[in-house]
Amino acid sequence: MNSKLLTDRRKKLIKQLKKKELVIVFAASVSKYPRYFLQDNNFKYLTGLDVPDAILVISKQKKPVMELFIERGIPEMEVWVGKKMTKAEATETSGIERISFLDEFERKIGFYMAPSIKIYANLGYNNIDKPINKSQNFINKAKQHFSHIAAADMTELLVPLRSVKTKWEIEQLQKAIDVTGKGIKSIIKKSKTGMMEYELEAILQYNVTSKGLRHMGFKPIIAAGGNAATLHYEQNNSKIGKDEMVLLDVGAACNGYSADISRTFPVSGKFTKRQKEVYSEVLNINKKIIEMVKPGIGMKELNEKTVELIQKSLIKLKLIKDKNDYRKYYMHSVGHHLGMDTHDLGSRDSVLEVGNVITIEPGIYIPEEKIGVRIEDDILVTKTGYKILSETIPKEIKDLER
Ligand SMILES: [Mn+2]
Repeated sequence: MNSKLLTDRRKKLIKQLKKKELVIVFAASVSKYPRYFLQDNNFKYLTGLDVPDAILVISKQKKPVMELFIERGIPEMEVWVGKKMTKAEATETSGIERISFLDEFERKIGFYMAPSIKIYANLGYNNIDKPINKSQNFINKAKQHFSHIAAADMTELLVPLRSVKTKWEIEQLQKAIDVTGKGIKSIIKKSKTGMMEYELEAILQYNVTSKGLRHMGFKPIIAAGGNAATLHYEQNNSKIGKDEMVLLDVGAACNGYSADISRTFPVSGKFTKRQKEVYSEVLNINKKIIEMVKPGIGMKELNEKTVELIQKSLIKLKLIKDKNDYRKYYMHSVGHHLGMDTHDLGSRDSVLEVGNVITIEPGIYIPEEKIGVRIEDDILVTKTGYKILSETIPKEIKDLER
């Protein structure tokens, strides 16, 4: 990734700031058990850096000033944990000129805060029953010392940036989707009755890592038969029964951008009559809603149309008589923004604009028949309408049967 792209992102962020506003973005920490590092996406979006515990400060007084704080490398420690990133390396990747060490942060941050009236930080979502995070902790402390300062979550600054994807970002998503697609095709080919769901997960994992992508964007859902009626089934430890369908909801990540694809297929290579009936309804809705995607349409309209179509399908499938009972068999919304977060910034009632990437994922779930079908595609909003980024991943009945 070119540091010019990162500089552009920060410029756009600064443009939204008023005078005397300050942005402080904390990188994630390494979690100890299991030892694992996953960068904070706002920090990564603005710096491109995968280092833990760093802090980015952007201040808008007369002129914008930017400073990045990173860990200081201590030679005796580096023998054990490896080299820390140097100041020069941080500048090279991020394009940020002013780099300091973290042990200077507390002394320096006071100079930024004293003249500021508002701080934006990556406060994120947090429930009151969870431990407070680094950003909240910092804001609490800051308010004790500088009671005049207001605080806000920085999401509002990042929604307009992160929800409109640049060419480079679309390329990362496309690669993640293409690799995920190879994994899905391989699963459909190799799966057999009697296999464990996690064996299919292994096929996916092999395809993803051997194509050069290190991580999944989220924990794969591989659900056979009735398990598919649990929306976020992640155990993946059941045996696939005879004539069952398998629902896959999976996505590899490429440079932090996550695919999110669902496919449902019959393990025997042939749908039963009833499975085909249900599948056809969902497929039809998937296509109809995708055709509606264009700049100016609201996610809300897509959701409402989906509900209307699902109601008709459920009545046709003799599952409900009263259309208001549809929630028994369809309980989620039709899609969400997609990007660095699988459920990316951009609200469920946003109006679509060119460069948004969203999922379209209708489903019908019938636990009493051990049937769950979801068909999910990743869609780029274009000037003339849409482009299906997951187009090459089979969803037609004839392509899923063999
Ligand atoms: Mn999804």
